[in-house]
Amino acid sequence: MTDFSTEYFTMNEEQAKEYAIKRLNYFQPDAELSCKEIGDGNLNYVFRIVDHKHKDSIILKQAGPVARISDEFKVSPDRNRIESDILKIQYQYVPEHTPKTYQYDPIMNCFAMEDLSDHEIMRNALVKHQVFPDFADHITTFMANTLLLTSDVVMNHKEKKELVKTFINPELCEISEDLVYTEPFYDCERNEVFPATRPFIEKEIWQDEQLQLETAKLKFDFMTKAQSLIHGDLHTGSIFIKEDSTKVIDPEFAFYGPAGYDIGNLIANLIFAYANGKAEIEDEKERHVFTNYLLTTIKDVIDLFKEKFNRIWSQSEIEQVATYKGFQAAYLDSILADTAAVAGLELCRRIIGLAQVIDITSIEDEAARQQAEERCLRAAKQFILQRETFKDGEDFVALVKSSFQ
Ligand code: SR1
Ligand code: MG
Repeated sequence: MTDFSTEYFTMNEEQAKEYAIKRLNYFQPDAELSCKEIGDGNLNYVFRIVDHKHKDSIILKQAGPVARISDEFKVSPDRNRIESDILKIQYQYVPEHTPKTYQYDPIMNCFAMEDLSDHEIMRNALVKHQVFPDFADHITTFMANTLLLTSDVVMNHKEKKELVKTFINPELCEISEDLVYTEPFYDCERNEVFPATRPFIEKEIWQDEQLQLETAKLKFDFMTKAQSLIHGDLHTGSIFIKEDSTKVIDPEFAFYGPAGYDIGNLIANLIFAYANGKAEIEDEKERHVFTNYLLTTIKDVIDLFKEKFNRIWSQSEIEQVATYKGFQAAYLDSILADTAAVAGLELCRRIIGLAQVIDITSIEDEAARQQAEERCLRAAKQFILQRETFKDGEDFVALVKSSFQ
């Protein structure tokens, strides 16, 4: 028996239930609780605790000392503080797309948050080929607000620098520096290359010196461009969705980085869903509906982001020099170039590196998977090498279409 107040340890289901009774000021005294560990991510433990008597539930998220995906990654459980703090900031800006958090515990490195079990992880829904027509509208509200309102364009610079300090996140940044920017671009032992795709990767990725040079420049941007308080891992596995609601979860990779990192990450993962639809949907009409939905969503994500970004800019009090003629357009252009580059990097890392995505790995037919992977990698190269040329949604869609022909 423990009162959870002295020493950190990773909890099992029984202990998480006991924690809820003793430490969470949430359930009523006569609650009848059950608890299940439901985490399916790479890093943390997620407990769903249900009060059957009063039909209520809550999520308790605890950070362990190593990543679930591999104990090679030793990651401080303090990331739980970062996640709980940034969820509060995001909730302030976009409550409609952020889960509500309740209690953070710096000893047990866990926090409680709203149970979103009536939603589904978006990646799982997309591999079942479900569509969400309001998603682009929802996610661009989230991104435009969180990315612009935390930047030097709008924030008091000293307050912004305080946030930069609070969200220094060296261990999780190192994971992205390694897994996104470094390992996919050489024959690293930790990569998980699908054998049929290996010849393509060797020739088109590992032997392309221009591509390597560009990824080096981009890695240094990631490490030095403290532009916005980014989510840092905004893929479709970090989004809970249902028909009329979108909630962004899992921001433990948050830090001050390039705004385009979040947008590009999302675009790449929509392309994985597109690749899955192309490979897996046999009925031509159904395939057309699903893949067209994704192309429209990719276009809308870019165009609505631009529209909302410009609207927030025009309604905010702006840093003096940022009002100079041409600055706003140049600033947005650079976010779009970063978006394209990160879309390319994310496409490469999920196919070549560790931590792959079911959109691709669930394609059982070997030739179909190889084709899907090579198409994604072909698009990825252009996104990285030609990143300055992507100006609107149609530019992104045109590259996806031509790469999948
Ligand atoms: C060791 S963690 C592997 C990956 O899972 C997370 O979702 C991030 O994308 C990270 O790169
Ligand atoms: Mg995650």
